[in-house]
Amino acid sequence: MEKFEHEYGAEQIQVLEGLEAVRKRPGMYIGSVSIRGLHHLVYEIVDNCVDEALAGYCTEIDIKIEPGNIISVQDNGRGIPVDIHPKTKISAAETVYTKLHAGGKFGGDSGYKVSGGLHGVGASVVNALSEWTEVTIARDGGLFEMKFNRGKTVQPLKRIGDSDKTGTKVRFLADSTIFETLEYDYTTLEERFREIAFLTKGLKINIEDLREEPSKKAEFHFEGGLKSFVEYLNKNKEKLHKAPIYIEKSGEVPIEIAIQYTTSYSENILTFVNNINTVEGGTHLEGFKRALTKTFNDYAKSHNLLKEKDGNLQGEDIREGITAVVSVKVKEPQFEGQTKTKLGNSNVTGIVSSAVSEALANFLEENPTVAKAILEKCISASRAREAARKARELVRRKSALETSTLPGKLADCSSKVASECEVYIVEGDSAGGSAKQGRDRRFQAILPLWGKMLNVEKSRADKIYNNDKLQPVILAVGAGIGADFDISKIRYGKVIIMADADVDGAHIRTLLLTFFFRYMRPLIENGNVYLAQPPLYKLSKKGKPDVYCYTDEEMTKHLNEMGRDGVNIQRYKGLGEMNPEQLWETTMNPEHRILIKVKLEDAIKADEIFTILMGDDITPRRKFIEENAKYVKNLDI
Ligand code: 28G
Repeated sequence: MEKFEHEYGAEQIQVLEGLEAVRKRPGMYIGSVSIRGLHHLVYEIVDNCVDEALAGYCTEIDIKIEPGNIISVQDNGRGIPVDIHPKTKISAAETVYTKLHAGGKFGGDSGYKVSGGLHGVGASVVNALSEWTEVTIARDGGLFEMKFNRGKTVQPLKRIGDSDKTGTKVRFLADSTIFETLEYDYTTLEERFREIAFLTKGLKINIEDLREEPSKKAEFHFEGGLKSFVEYLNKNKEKLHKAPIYIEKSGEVPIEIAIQYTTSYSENILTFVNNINTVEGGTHLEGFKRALTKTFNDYAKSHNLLKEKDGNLQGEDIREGITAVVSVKVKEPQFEGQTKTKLGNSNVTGIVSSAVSEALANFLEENPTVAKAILEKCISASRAREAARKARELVRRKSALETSTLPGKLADCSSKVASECEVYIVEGDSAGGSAKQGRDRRFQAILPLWGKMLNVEKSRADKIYNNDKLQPVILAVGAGIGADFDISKIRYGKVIIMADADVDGAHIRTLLLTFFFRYMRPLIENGNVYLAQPPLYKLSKKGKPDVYCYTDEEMTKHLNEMGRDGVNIQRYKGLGEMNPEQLWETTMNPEHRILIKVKLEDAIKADEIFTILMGDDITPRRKFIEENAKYVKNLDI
């Protein structure tokens, strides 16, 4: 049955159609034709170099973004084989670049590529979606070259000279009739290549952006592999022990893991399958967590570190302050979940769990000081969790006694259809008053906040439940907090932070965002959090309608248009300076307002920013603010 499907399934028909299928439905092969899909092209080619590195033959990769958005990738591997295939009568190299069956989503037997051995996968897709591609191969004493236009061979592989080296070089220009943009984002590429370098111990990756002078460049080479990755993630955090715990095991499912605890209260575990970031976790993460919980509890018990009254340590206690990277290689990965980034292979749980249990137990026996430091933190996390539970109970009981569970200060809207409702979290009493008067009460609710906001980065959960500034926010959103957070219960489709455009406003905004990030992350991931954008200026002139400007550039533009003379410029310092009508017109009316949707696509970056901005360590904060001075001034975060 299985075989039958493979030979005659719809997938195979597409394969027979050749690269035309890729051009017809590019999204099926690279996800989308947005900038994401564009970057995907580069990743597909670089992945082939990484495969050659994993095979043990390539030590260095050079990636260049040339002027005109031409991508050039070079490796020092064996070079793609150049011999003529007896059946197709074309070279192996040309086959790799023109035949879809060499890989792609519908090829092979895995449904998707597996790094480590499946060379050439994706190259034909890149070729199909490029205006032109040229491949140069050094191998067998010769230098060979082939060229393509939109996937069609315009120059079959031919020998153009001699070479005593080996390797492959690919240059391509993505097809502007397919992609929305050809403008690569250097930072995105740089970050992905740093990640690949961490994940591939010893491999040197160089990237250079030649589109502007002077060029931007970076070189990544980590002999420490995931150890270096964890050190990088923790660079601004206070560590509980010096060297990361490192676990490496070969076998059916090769495993590499590094762990380092910090004094923070958050949990930061990144997981990868075949170098792909499995954002939604899966069986490898389950196995890892299971082993952590079991091994630390076993150790605590056998070394009498747990008091009777403490009971067992829960998984979340043991993960407080942990930074870990888990990387596994799986031959036929099954990816599940909304974004297909959740590993489904059930055998992986047990394999990871037993490998980690064994290695970690050994590590703890050999490093009793580290073991003790970590366990002390776990035990105090466990006590704090118990305190938080009691505090939560109290909140629940209190709200059960009151007629409504909504905070007193909340001016709710009349609609109860969450998707059309919005809550404005407003800083300050007077602005809160204006917002209440100015709003459209059918769908807009106002929650005023005042006083000093708690910094959640420096507090444990029990303090957060009990905090009188955050409790109203938790109750208004109505979906719980932390592990209990249930996005299906949110009472508003939009949670809008409205604060002044000054330093204090920026601070409140950052504190609230940190809170949402740490305790209601799905709210951010789901795109429910927004920042209101009040105007910076009002321009008025006799006989003309007032003009509100949201940036300095806009102000200059309108000022010129209005002919400068007789124009009165009012600079708004705070929301409180606007009357209810003005606040409605400029900042709350869906027809005119500007809302910034908060997106934290890159959790690594967000974690880093929050640690820097909210943590104890002053030096990186000062450095960050200096480096981002302009950005911070205008956008705050
Ligand atoms: C620079 C940009 C992208 C690559 C290789 C090396 C080999 C290879 C690539 O083989 C065909 C199919 C299965 C063996 C393998 C060379 C074995 C021996 C290779 C790249 C042949 C693909 N010698 N380097 N493909 N396989 N670099 N860089 O694409 O049977 S692709």
